[in-house]
Amino acid sequence: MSRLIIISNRLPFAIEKTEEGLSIRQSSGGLVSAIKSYFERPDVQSIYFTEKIWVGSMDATEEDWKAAVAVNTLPNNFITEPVFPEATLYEAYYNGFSNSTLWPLFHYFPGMAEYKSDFFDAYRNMSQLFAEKIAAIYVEGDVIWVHDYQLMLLPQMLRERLPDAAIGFFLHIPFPSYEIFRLLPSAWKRALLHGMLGADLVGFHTHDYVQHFIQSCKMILQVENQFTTISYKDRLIKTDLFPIGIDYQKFRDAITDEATVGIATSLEQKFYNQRLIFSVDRLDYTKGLEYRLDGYDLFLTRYPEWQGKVVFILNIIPSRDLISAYVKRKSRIEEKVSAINGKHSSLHWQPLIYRYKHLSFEELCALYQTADAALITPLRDGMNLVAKEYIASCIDKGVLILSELTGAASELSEAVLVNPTDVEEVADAINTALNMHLIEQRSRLSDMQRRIAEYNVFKWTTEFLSCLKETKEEQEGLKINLLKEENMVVIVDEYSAADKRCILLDYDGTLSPLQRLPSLASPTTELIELLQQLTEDKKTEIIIISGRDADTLQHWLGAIEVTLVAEHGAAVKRRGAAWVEQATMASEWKDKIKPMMQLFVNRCAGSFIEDKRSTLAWHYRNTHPDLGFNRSRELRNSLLQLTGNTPLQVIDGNKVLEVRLMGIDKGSTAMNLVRSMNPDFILCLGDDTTDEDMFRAFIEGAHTVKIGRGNTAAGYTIASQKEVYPFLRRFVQKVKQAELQG
Ligand code: GDG
Repeated sequence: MSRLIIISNRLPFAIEKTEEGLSIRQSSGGLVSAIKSYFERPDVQSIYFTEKIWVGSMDATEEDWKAAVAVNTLPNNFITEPVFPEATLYEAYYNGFSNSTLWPLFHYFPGMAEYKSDFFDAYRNMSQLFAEKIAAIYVEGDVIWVHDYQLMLLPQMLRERLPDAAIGFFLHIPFPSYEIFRLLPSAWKRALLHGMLGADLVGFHTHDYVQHFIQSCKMILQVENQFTTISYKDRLIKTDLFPIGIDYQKFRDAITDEATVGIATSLEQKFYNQRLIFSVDRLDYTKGLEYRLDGYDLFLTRYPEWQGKVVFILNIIPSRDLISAYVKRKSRIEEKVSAINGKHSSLHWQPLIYRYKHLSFEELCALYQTADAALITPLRDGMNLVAKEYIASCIDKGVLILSELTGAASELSEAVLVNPTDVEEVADAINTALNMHLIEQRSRLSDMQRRIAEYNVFKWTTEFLSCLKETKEEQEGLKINLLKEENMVVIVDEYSAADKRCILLDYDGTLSPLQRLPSLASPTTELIELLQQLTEDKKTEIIIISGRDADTLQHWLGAIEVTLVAEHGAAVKRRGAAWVEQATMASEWKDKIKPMMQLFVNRCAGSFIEDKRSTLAWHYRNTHPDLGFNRSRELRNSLLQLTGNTPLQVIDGNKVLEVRLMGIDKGSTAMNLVRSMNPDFILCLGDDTTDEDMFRAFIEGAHTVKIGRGNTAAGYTIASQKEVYPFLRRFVQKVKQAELQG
């Protein structure tokens, strides 16, 4: 039984001072309607919470809040916990860093972003206020869900105070590509990513945003990832897409709602014999309102047959009128509206109706239901719920013209998709929409409606919260499990009792400490002796499984009675037998890949190529750490492109990128060898990402040990390579002891 704490910048209501006193007004917006819908429907909540708490800032003093609460009723399906920031702090945090830095940058308007350190300081201080508030109300077991770009630092601040809490973070706006994100000053971008990675689950609307986020984390924080799981500071963090949905049924119910039907009927009568186009947006440069108006203007010019037969209702919602860029934009839009009406209207017809005010829910739904087309063309939009609401509201007609640069476009492929800056395309799309046959309109609508009805807001919330719960469980399972004395005793005893034992050992980083140059890692006398002692007992087979080439392994270890695996499995030398090649990379592939790697050798001092029989490796251990890492990401991208649709794979190792044939990895090679031996004791030691394949293959029935920190599929971890020899010596000693006793 736990409680859910939702945190958003604002609470879902504001206080209004009227002549009658203080009243509480509900506010709207995508996030607010999503969470409110979820709270209102306990029947759809598959994860049960004993209480729901909403924490958000309040644009009023604490005294006014208390006075307002005393005379007004708050919703009873959640507890409200307001944060009361000082006005100047809030201003620099909200209008400053949130809306003058992050908002423009994340919506690909870098030219409009302001980089002021006092804005960032306020942003951090405001997050501290939130963190203190939450820490004060948190009780063990609570689930915390932080929302949106205003609070990107908060998850980490909470993590410091509440190390074990379940914390989710959802970004409602786009996460931009790395090239845009990197424009932020270094300390800020690190802080923002570090902040988000304080969460256990980081959610976005689309696959692209997830990929951009992972890419930025890798480039800036140099974290490792496996698919959508990120390893950061010994924690495992999930990131995934959760496209936000709408309360579909609410819009379907509005179709028969009396007040809505009344408004819809009067609209139909007023615009009898005319086609209606509708759009509703906040006043924001990201909404592409000027291009949209240009598109409509061109449509009226290019398709004069529609003169007198079409009306565009453009509804703009007042927003952020304290930021000067917004005020200027409003006047530019109003000038364009007048120009279009001046140019195209007749004495009996006005092609454009412009409103700058809020609509009631009934008015909004009536417009959705009546409009023959919705023209939704933002230049960027995290999702855009209006597009989904319009589709949900259509009864037997309606065409959605949608910008391909919205998150919604990746789900609503049956819309008429346009590039919002392409005025001609927008003009033609309006014509296409108005000429679209009703049968086609209905077919497209029903496909989209099915999808929106299915992945609705309840699904969105439930899937996010379930994934957070699963991530927490997975973290528990993966908690770094240090190999303790008592575990060693058990393993050594099992070894001693077994009749057929197999020990798989990685070479670099496991049997030999990592060296600046691969050639410096030749085995010491101490290692050779240890391996010889282990192999003296014929019940034990040692397999040295390495990424090294066969010649090097043969030269270094060929004289010992061990099985050698070169290049992760491309060549194998069974104990006492000759080398057998499993696969060779055709040389024409190397001819293509090597020049690309050479380019990066030239561009990254200290890096070099290792040309093995079936593998090409680019090492960057000896380079400047930042440069080497950055170059490795660039090379990786280039190699992935080059090897697409070929039987080659690109492997990210420990300070090395390797290209080799698909299907050859330590996991499958180790499994094949072990299967042919059928041992009753298996021990497997490794340090590298390529060893994880082995650990995963052996998850059942083997003792797997990772050397070094970091998330791993291995059962145990030992802190450093220095502990490997003493551990292996215990097996030798145990056998000797047993011989002496028996
Ligand atoms: C962020 C992201 C993402 C609008 N005008 C009126 C009105 N609305 C309602 C709509 C819709 C919501 O507000 C606006 O939807 P958005 O999708 O634009 O949401 P935002 O909160 O502005 O934006 C966005 C969203 O978060 C959700 O994650 O989609 O990309 O920027 O529900 O119906 N409602 C009423 N009158 C209006 O005049 N009643």
